[in-house]
Parts: sequence; C-alpha cells; structure tokens
Amino acid sequence: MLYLLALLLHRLPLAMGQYDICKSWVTTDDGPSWEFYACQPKAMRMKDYVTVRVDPAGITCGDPPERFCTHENPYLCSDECDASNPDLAHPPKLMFDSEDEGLATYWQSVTWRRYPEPLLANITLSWNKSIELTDDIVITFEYGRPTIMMLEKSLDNGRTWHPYQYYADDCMEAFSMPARRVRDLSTTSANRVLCTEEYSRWVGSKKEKTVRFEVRDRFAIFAGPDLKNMDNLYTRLESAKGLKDFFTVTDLRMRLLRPALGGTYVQRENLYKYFYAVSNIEVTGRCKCNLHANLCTFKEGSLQCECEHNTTGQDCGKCKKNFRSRSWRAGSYLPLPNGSPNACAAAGSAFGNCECYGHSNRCSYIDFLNVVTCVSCKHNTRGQHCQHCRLGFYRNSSAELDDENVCIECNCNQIGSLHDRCNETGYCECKEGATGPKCDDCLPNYYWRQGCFPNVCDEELLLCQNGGTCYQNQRCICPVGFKGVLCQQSRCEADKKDCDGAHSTRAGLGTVLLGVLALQLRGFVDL
Ligand SMILES: *[C@@H]1O[C@H](CO)[C@@H](O)[C@H](O)[C@H]1NC(C)=O
Ligand SMILES: *[C@@H]1O[C@H](CO)[C@@H](O)[C@H](O)[C@H]1NC(C)=O
Ligand SMILES: *[C@@H]1O[C@H](CO)[C@@H](O)[C@H](O)[C@H]1NC(C)=O
Ligand SMILES: *[C@@H]1O[C@H](CO)[C@@H](O)[C@H](O)[C@H]1NC(C)=O
Ligand SMILES: *[C@@H]1O[C@H](CO)[C@@H](O)[C@H](O)[C@H]1NC(C)=O
Ligand SMILES: [Ca+2]
Repeated sequence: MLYLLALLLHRLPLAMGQYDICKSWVTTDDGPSWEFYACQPKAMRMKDYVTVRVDPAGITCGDPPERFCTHENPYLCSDECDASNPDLAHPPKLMFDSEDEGLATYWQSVTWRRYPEPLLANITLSWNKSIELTDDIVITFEYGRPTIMMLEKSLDNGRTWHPYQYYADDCMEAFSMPARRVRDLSTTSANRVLCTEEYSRWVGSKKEKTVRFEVRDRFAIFAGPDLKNMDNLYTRLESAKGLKDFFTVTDLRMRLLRPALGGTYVQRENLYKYFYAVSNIEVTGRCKCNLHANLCTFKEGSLQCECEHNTTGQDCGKCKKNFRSRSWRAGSYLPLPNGSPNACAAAGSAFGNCECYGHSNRCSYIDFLNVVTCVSCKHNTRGQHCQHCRLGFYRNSSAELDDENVCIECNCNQIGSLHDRCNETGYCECKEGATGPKCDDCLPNYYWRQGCFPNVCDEELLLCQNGGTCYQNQRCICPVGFKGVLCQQSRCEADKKDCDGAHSTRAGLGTVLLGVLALQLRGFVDL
C-alpha cells in the first residue's frame, strides 16, 4: 500500500505525459524505497542532430556556376546558382537551417542538362543512433516535387537499407505497384511499405510543396483520430511483431529519381527548368532507449541515452557491469499506465543467489541434489551458473564471465583433428601428421590432401631418381623407361620380356630411344 503523499508525488509527474519518469521515491508499509517505471525521452526535432550526405559528387549546383529557370517562368532563365558566392549558393545544410519568415533557403541540384540520362540524387541523413519516429517526416520542395522518388531507411547505421515508401505520379508505371493511401491501411497492415501518388502530381510549384511519410496516420490506425487513445497504440507497439521496428531508424535516404516536369512531357530544348530543390526536412522522433531512459543528450557529436535501471550503452541495450544476474530486457509499455522497467539486477540479488552471469534468466531447483541451477544457458555456456563453455567452445580470456562473447568456438579442422573439442587456449587435438592450433596444417615431411599424409618424395631425403620429378610431395613423375615410387626401377629390369623377347625388340628399342630423347630434353644427358 502506498501512502497518499507518495502516491501524489509520483502520480503528478506521470500526469504530464506517459512514460516520462524512470523512478520515484515512494513510501510503502515497509518504509521508503525507489519504485521504477518504463520511461522514454521526449520527442525532439531530429534535424538538429543529423549529418547529411548528398550523392553523387557534383550533384549540388553552382560548381561551375549555372543558370536555371522555373516552371512558372520557363523562358526567363536568369536565376543563377554559384557555389562560390554565399548569396547564390545552395549547399545541403540549407535543408536543415531555421528560416527567416518568408525566405526559403534550399539545397539545389544541377539541372537536367544530360537528359535523357536520369537525373538522380540521394540525400542521406544519419544520426548514428536509433531513433523512434513520433510524427510525420515532412520534406519541402521548392519549384515542384519530384515525379518519382523513394524513401529508404536503415536500422544499422547504413550497412543495410530497406524501402520505406515509394512516391510517383504513376505508381504502376514507375514501380509496378498499385497506388495506395496510408489512410486506407488497417491494423494488420499498419507497417506495410506502399506506393503513394498523393505527393507527386503537378499542382503548380507554389501550391503543394511537401512530401510526407505519414507516421501520424499510421499511429491513428490504433490510437484513433487526434491520437486520443495512445494506450491502445502502446499496447499494440508491445504486442504486434515488427511494429516498433517499423518506426525505428538510424538513417534515412531520399532517392530522387525524376524531377518535377511541370506538365506531361520533358521539353528537351529547355532543360534548365528541371532540377531538385529541397528547403527543409523535418524529422520528429525520440531516441530509442529501450524504455530505460527519459533523457537523451548530444555528446561528442552523437545522441546518447542517459540510461537508468542499471542499464548502459548508447540505446541502454545492455546491463551495467555487475548487474547481469539475469539477461537484459527492454522495458515494456505494459501493464498500463506505468509499464514495466525490467531493470537489470545486481549479481547475486535475484533467484535466491543463483548467479547465471546474464546467460540465463531462469533457474530451477533440483530436488535430489538440493541445488538451484541455471536453465538453458545461452551464449554457448553451460553449468550450474552458466560458468563453463559448452563442448566445442573455449573460454575467451579477454572477456568477463558475464560477457556475451565469453565462449569462443574451437573451430577445429574437421579432417585434421581427432574431435571438435579444444583446450583452454583453443588448441585442438590433431591426427597424426597434422599440426597448428586448429589442425589445418601439416608437420614437416607431410603433405595436405584431405588430411596429412607422409611425403612420398621431396627435395632432400626422398629424392626421385633417374631424372624423375617430385609432384607436390605426392608422387614421382618418372621419365619413360623408369618406374617405381622413386623411379628407381628400370622398366627393362622389371619386365624382362620388353628387352629380351625377339618379337618385341623394335618396340623395346623405340622405348629406349624415346627415353633418351626425353632425358635429352630435360638436359640430363649431354650428347
Ligand atoms: C542511391 O542509393 C542507392 C542505395 O540505397 C544506390 O543503389 C544508388 O546507386 C545511389 N544513387 C546515387 C545517385 O548515388
Ligand atoms: C557513433 O556513436 C558511437 C557511440 O556513441 C561513437 O563511439 C562513435 O564514434 C560514433 N560514430 C560517429 C561516426 O560519429
Ligand atoms: C541500480 O543499482 C543501484 C546500486 O548501484 C541501486 O541502488 C538501484 O536501486 C538499482 N536500480 C534498479 C532499477 O535496480
Ligand atoms: C573476446 O571477448 C572480447 C570482449 O568482449 C571481444 O571483444 C572479443 O571479440 C572476443 N573474442 C572472440 C574471438 O570472440
Ligand atoms: C593447449 O595446447 C597447446 C598445444 O598442445 C599447448 O601449447 C598449450 O599450453 C595448451 N594450453 C593449456 C592451457 O593446456
Ligand atoms: Ca532551409
């Protein structure tokens, strides 16, 4: 039971917004103590923390200076872009500045002077931090919106990319996709990637300037219009597979594929009016802190969660050292309204002192042994406390016992080793002739061929004789007239018939002559 005062104290901040506080000091029948809640940072204007990259090189206008015109004034091509003149330059940073009223500042591309080669540009935004979108992404285009573009996202700092939304004035023609609207999605399709025609048609360049990625409309599928029922959204984010990740990004990329045409056709004689110009990119979201932080700060050029609940890492994605008695878990929005902190626990504090070094979160009591033991040890560990490595793995000497990398696979060569186990330093047990930590090498005087075999011949003791040559230590290639493992045997000696038999004299002579010839060619016989 909570005392009324404590109740007020910790209910008050909660009323300000959901999941705003991570803990509060409460007084219970057992005395005062901390109570912990799932918590998340406030939404922010993410463009203030972004780094931008525009591709390909040379796509930004003004180097060399060039003229352009607009769809409104197609024959008055007196506007100029000049990168060396601050008043006439249009660098990428102008997509993220705050603008004086009425005066748009924008990044601008070169014109479509290479038509019909496509005019392509990528604008890549990187945060080096996972971010959860909380509102629409709004991209503002001056002089008309692209007739074809694509939005892509990455969840791993740009290593892999996934389509996020397709935009075209004709989705079928551009992407072979039917046109759909986010408003028409349902609870089961809320994270569908679709193609929309709403933001690409020509309506005059001054009227509709924005291209949106509709986050609110997707939220509204669960939270209702005006997002009144956020509880329902949070419940769904927790339970629907992939839904949370759908709104999470580390990077965004706008792939501009065809500029505004101002009509149906491209006027080849006036290509100065086709280009891209972006004045603003608004991204609203919050740092992803796995519900373990309510603050996110910009430090050393990167956003960083201020982790609570004894978690750590950029996203509070792991337990702090000495707080790994059970596996790390993200906090949960459920149960409403305060959620579950799923805090990390100090070593030895949970499960009646059964320490599992964070490799298991389940313990079981074995009756007849009267011990508590960890169940289903992960990360290739085993043992009562998950303190040993599984067979076929060895202890990583530079990792603590509670490190995920504590066990390293032995990786013994299957052919060269006796079995797949290794000793504490990772050495495997080798079959005869094999050597090396993993038994994938051969001892001297052995050669590798699906295992190690003793050399048949070499350049020292096991020399091929009579002009034979040693092939990869496996066999002697003998000159005609000789045979045997080391070519030590003359064919005549071995097969008397060849030399003595009258009927075979000519053949025998021929063989001898050929043999001499072969030796001559090898430079062995000096005639
Ligand atoms: C834009 O990025 C995509 C990958 O997301 C890449 O395939 C394409 O070549 C890039 N285009 C330009 C013009 O750099
Ligand atoms: C990205 O963030 C991590 C963690 O804060 C930091 O160590 C790293 O230097 C950052 N990388 C870049 C390119 O800013
Ligand atoms: C985290 O550890 C500290 C001790 O360092 C403890 O006082 C605190 O209650 C712990 N927090 C949680 C959420 O378990
Ligand atoms: C050993 O553990 C350290 C610390 O976690 C880790 O950086 C390293 O990659 C591990 N070594 C192997 C071979 O997994
Ligand atoms: C593991 O085996 C190698 C090779 O036999 C040996 O040099 C090493 O000392 C052994 N390590 C341990 C800890 O026994
Ligand atoms: Ca601007």
